[in-house]
Amino acid sequence: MLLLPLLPVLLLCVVSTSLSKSETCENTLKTCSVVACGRDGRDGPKGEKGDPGQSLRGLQGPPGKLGPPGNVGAPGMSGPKGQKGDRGDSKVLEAKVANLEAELSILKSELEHTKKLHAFSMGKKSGKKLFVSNHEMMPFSKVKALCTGLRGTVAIPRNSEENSAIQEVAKGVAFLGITDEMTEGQFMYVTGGRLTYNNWRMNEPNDHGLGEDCVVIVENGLWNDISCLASFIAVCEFPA
Ligand code: FUC
Ligand code: CA
Ligand code: CA
Repeated sequence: MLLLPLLPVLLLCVVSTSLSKSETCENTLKTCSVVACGRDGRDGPKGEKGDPGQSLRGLQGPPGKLGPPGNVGAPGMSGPKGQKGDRGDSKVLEAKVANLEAELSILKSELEHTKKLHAFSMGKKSGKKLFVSNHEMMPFSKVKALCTGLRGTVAIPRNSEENSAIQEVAKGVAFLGITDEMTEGQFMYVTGGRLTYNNWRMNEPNDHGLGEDCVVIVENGLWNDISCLASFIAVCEFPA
């Protein structure tokens, strides 16, 4: 009797439950209870945890800190075998020194041979000085420079034999390595020391004109003092 007036409400509950599948029965019952479906039942068991929500997901956070380094890995496979190495440094150097010494020995004997051949070709006599000329005319300072550059000195006759030798080599008027530049009238060898032999022409030395401090040997082998700035044949001498 009492349920009769509630029948349309109960029917409505059944209809709305079948129409909305998304609504749980519990909710439906709750809704119904509000509408007065009947008295509240006891709470049911707690449901399983639901899936995470979709629409209100937060933004992705920044990357985390770098983790600690990993352990050292196992050694790799050994590489291919290398080429054969050189001999030790000292052995290489010893071989090079031995080669250089052998070459030096050959060069020394070649030089000795060349020197002998050259001396012979220049008419060098054993135990005698060698006098050489290119027959060029130049002032005395140039003759000195030329001869010292050739590791020789200006020709100096120390006796009549050397005087003749210089005369033959020069084939003209040539400077001798004798001057009185230091002290007028006192003729000296350019290599040092006072004259020990002379072959002055008659009335020479006369320090003619503005002065004459150098010496030339003329065609007949006699000597004349002359200006050092005038040009005459260069004759150099090399030791006996
Ligand atoms: C003689 C020489 C001089 C110069 C002059 C022309 O007096 O003594 O050195 O050669 O001649
Ligand atoms: Ca003089
Ligand atoms: Ca003179």
